[in-house]
Amino acid sequence: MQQEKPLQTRHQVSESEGEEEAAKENDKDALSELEGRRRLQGARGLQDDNIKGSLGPAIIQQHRQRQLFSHRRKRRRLWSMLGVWLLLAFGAPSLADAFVLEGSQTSYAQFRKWLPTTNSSIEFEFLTDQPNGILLYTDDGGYYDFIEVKLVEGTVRLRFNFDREPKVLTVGQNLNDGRTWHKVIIARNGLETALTVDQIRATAQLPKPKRPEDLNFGNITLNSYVYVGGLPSWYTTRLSNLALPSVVFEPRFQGAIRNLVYVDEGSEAKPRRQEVMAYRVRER
Ligand SMILES: [Ca+2]
Repeated sequence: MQQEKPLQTRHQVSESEGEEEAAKENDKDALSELEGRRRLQGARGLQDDNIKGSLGPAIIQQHRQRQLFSHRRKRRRLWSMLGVWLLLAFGAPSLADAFVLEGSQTSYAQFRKWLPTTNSSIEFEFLTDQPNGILLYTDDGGYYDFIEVKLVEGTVRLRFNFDREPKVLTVGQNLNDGRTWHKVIIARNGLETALTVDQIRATAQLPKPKRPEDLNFGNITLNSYVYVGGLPSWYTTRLSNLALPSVVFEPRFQGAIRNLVYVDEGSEAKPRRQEVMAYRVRER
């Protein structure tokens, strides 16, 4: 999978950089040991040369040098161990439980339909080094209601429509750092919709609807699946099936996604982690 390459390569690069650093440190250690031994041998030579002469000062010097090298070795080993520990603790991001999208014209992941009530949410985490790409999309099958989450110049932009009046919320910056997982939560609470990215929150209020049912998000029969990272390419020939047709022309997301969780009508108000239904990462 091409997509996995950049992330995994970076993963590997930083790991191998770490290993190189550690190897360099080990080399330095080995070098300093060799150097130390050579110097000690030199000192011993000096000692041998001076056996007949002033043996006392040479032995003291040798002892001091041994102490010095031993101290330096210990210090270097400590730094080297600290480096490895820091790399393990704060180094390359983990891709456990994540799936990777290559960002090609056909890559996407499909999840079960999300049927939000006016007290529901959808959340996920992403990791990328690309500033733009469609993160998530779902709609009512081509009528009015939709949710589009997009990364725009390193910022999360949510566009949504629950009652014929589209709204936009934007949160975050420089989210395409390629090293950190960023968490996106979209939560509905009555007339309020909130977008939270890494605990920074923005909200939008809907006007009171003419009919309470207008606040519904489509229905379970007609709604599209939830698409992450892009949409299936057959949508390009059936734009009328989309409430926001422009979504198929958006750049696809290149990066990793994990922990897609819904609270909706089907989850009885309990957050439920979703499994991928279909997943396409490359041209065929
Ligand atoms: Ca609606």
